[in-house]
Amino acid sequence: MNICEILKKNLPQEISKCSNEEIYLGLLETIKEVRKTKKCRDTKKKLYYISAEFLLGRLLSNNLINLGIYNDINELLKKNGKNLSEIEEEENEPSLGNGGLGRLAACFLDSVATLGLCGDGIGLCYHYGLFKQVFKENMQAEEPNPWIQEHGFLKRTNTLYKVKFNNNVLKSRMYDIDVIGYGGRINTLHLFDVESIDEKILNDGINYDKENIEQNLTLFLYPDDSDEKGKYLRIYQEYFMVSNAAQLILEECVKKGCKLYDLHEYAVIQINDTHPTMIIPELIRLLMNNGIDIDTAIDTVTKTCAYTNHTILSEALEKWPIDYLKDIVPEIVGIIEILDDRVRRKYQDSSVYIIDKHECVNMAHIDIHYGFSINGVAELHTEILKNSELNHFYKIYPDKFSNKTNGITFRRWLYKCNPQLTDFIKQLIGDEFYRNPDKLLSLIKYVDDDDVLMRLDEIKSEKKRELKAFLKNSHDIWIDENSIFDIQIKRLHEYKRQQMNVLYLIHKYLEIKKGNIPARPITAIFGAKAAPAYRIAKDIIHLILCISKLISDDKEVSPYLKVIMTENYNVSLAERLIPACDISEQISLASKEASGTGNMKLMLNGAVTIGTEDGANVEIHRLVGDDNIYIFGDNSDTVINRYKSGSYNAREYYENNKEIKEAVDFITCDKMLSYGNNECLNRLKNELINKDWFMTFPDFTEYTITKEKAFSDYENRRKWTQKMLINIANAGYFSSDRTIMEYNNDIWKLEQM
Ligand code: 26Q
Repeated sequence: MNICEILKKNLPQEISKCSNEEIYLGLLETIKEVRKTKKCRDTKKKLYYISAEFLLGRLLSNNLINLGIYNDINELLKKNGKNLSEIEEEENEPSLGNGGLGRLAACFLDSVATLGLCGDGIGLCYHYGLFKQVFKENMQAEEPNPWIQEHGFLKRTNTLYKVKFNNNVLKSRMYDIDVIGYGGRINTLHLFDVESIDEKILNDGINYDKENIEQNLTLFLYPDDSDEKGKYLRIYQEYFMVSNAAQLILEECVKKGCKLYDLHEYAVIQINDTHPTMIIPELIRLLMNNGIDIDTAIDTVTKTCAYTNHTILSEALEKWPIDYLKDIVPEIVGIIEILDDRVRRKYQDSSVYIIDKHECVNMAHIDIHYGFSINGVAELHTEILKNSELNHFYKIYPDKFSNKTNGITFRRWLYKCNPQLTDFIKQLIGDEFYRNPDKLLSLIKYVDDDDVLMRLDEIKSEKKRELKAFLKNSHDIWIDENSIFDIQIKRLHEYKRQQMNVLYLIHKYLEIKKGNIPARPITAIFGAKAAPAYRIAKDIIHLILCISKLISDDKEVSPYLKVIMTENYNVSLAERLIPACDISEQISLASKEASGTGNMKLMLNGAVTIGTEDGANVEIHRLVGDDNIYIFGDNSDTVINRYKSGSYNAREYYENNKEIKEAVDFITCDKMLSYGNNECLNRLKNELINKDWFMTFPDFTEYTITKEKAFSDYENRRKWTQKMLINIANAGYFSSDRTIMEYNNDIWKLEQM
């Protein structure tokens, strides 16, 4: 039977008469059937990628693409007057991640399967995932985001475990999602849930009884950990995840003949940031319970575990008070104390101890001493880890450190979200780039080909029109498709400096008021969620929403400048925004963004970056050259030294720079206050003047100059399209297939099937 017949068989009536829901259900069945025909054998050694987050996004189209049946199905549906992108809307997006780290885990699973490697993901089955963002009175409010559907890709299994805490034993159940590689193998994402979960304990919004662990453990992804109860719940979540993981891993390995002392020959565990760190003491504990002596247990586990660091922001590094751990998981604390004791006997340097002088357990230190590999996620980030943040460790274990520059899966971030561009590239250079993304480089030969440049420009315009139509229909927002789409999409965080972008927009607004009309209208688009307890981040969202309204009400300015904050930015929305972007904002304070991956997605879709020398921007810059990126601002050395010397004084900049003062003062002018909340706007303004911890003022002037340069360059359409082409051609390096090959060659050493 061909694929169209299989689909027809799975529909209750003729395609043209089916509802979108009926077709969605039919496609689910079809995928299940095709999947059954793909068998894959496990290799002796297997990767376990443990992560508290997997930001999968919708799976329907992704699975169709990777099974190689997308085009046939799409044609069939079109012929019958149906639209696949409308059918996709039937699937709730599994939002099991906050941002970059979670999305990276999802891209990695795709690449591991595509490359024919045997590797599963292990995480938690959060019922409400990340909160849904809604705007009320120009502020962010949070609502639960239930995503689990009666029919979907999540499968309940019969695998049950018990997880023992100090005061109770919880039953867990494993749920699985197929990870279908592109023409490759099928792996599994295992998500664990507590059997006693109770969705009904939710009060209004995302509030619930945080002490009722039995019933709330897997309700939400990272409930805010600003208070003590939140911290407790997070420790419960983390241990629940790793206890289940350890039981699953040992069970699978023993089935394959593992004797436990040789665990590292059967399993390699990649620890995604410190959130799953307790897997180390937990495995040591279990090995010892099975009769293995402590030295062997520690040695074996050390040879099995590898750790990825995603941040150098000190506030994001996990340090748990040992008393909390004693309350929740006392059996692990005994092991952690032994591990710490061994470190203390060996090294006199207290900065590498596991338990610090405040009686807190530094989770990263467990990973570094008792894992065999530590990696950063971009060259600059890894250098900063080696030379400053983790320098004392680097001196002890130079060979454990390596860099693995992040990547993105082209299946979702090119083929799925931009079929027009994909087809055009295929026309030009064939489809080899599907398997070998470096082949994109051969696009360079078209850099002076006017027909190619024109078509590239046309595709961008088409994607801009698609976005315009989507925003009109779903958000009731109007945008001008002939304006420049300048986009900043990422979690809201002060270090990412959305506030600097807003200050620029205020500045631009004031310029237009003075009569300096831009050559072409500008549409500035933001997408960002703020952590529920992160006050300043929420104030910045408030500022963006207020400015947006103020400008659209101003008839003098609105024809030339529009500011949009999209509600509930998520993977599905990213898939629509990214292909339509002209200018990609990557403006973090140098040294603070470990890598960034949105920068890569935007580049691949022909956006030109304006950015600082931070994270993977540095590598993008090197690949595309000075003429095809807009770099500005202080570099990481300058920033690190300025922090060290403590010499930064924001108020001096505010008082001495007229443009900064004007823009900052505008935040609380009468006009703004008529749109916004006095307390929020004043708090934000004062924060900037008195602190500006992420140093927006020193970079501000260069930022405005660089933006004006980019806008004026945009008017030379031919030259701009050449920049687009050069960005696309050089994006091959950022395929997560390349990243995963590097992980495998240097760290995992799995057999490729
Ligand atoms: C820590 C303690 C308590 C509660 C929560 C957390 C926590 C939660 C999420 C700490 C960090 C995160 C997420 C971090 C993250 O997404 N980092 C991003 O990782 C990307 C993939 O490597 C990089 O590209 C980004 O630069 C980095 O910011």
